Amino acid sequence: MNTANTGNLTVAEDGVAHVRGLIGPDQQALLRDAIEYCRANPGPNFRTLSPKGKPVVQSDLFRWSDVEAIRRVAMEGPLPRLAARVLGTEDVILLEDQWFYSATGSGTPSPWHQDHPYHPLEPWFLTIWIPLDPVPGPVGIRAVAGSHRGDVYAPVEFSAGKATLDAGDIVLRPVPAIDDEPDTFRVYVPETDPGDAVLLDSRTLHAAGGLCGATFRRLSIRYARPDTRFRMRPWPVAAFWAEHDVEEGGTLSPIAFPVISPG
Ligand SMILES: O=C(O)CCC(=O)C(=O)O
Repeated sequence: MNTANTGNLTVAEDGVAHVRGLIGPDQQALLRDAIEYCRANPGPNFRTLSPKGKPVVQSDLFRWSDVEAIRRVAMEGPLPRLAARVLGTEDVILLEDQWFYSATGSGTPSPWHQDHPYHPLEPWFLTIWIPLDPVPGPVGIRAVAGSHRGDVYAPVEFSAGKATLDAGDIVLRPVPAIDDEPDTFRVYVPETDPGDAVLLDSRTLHAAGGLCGATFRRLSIRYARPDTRFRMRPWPVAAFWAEHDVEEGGTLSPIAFPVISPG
């Protein structure tokens, strides 16, 4: 594993970091196949995010439970090890896997957002984002360095179809128009190759996608600290939380959110 950090950014200081060559070509190929399998066999959290009739952008969650390649990358090898190092813990909780698929010609972006407000959890958690295809244009992940130290903004609905967020009043301020204020926001755009990883503090503002010149598959795995607790939010969170017993101060069920000891 070549885990050279590029750009000298760190999750602690900047809320975002780029690690080269975290997973090799064989595992990347297995994961591209896994995404195609999931598209053909969608799970309960599968969504088409793009508007009807447009080249598709799709996503699904929690496929570690039935797709071997996703289970292995999330639970074994360099990812949980790196997560434990960044979170500063011995064990980590596998919070969520989420893949994204953008078809050639699709133009639906993942808008600027933070991962934090979608989850009734504290403290912050870590997202490891891995491109599995060469990034087809200026559509890779980009992040506002240092934004993990700032405000938490309202969650943004990604889907043009079935919602990914629960209904309810959004009491937080909307995410600012980051692309319109280049002097205010320090936007970091890592130049990633397939198999690289971009690490994001859950409070870091980030975006991806846009007009894709070719198929673009990527995978995000989110890891939480073992001392993570539920914190009820006065705003809507990700729809899947309705399936879980969420109680103020409670802990995550290890059946649904396995604890991993990377060793
Ligand atoms: O790759 C994408 O389109 C979005 C990824 C992302 O925002 C995330 O996983 O939090």
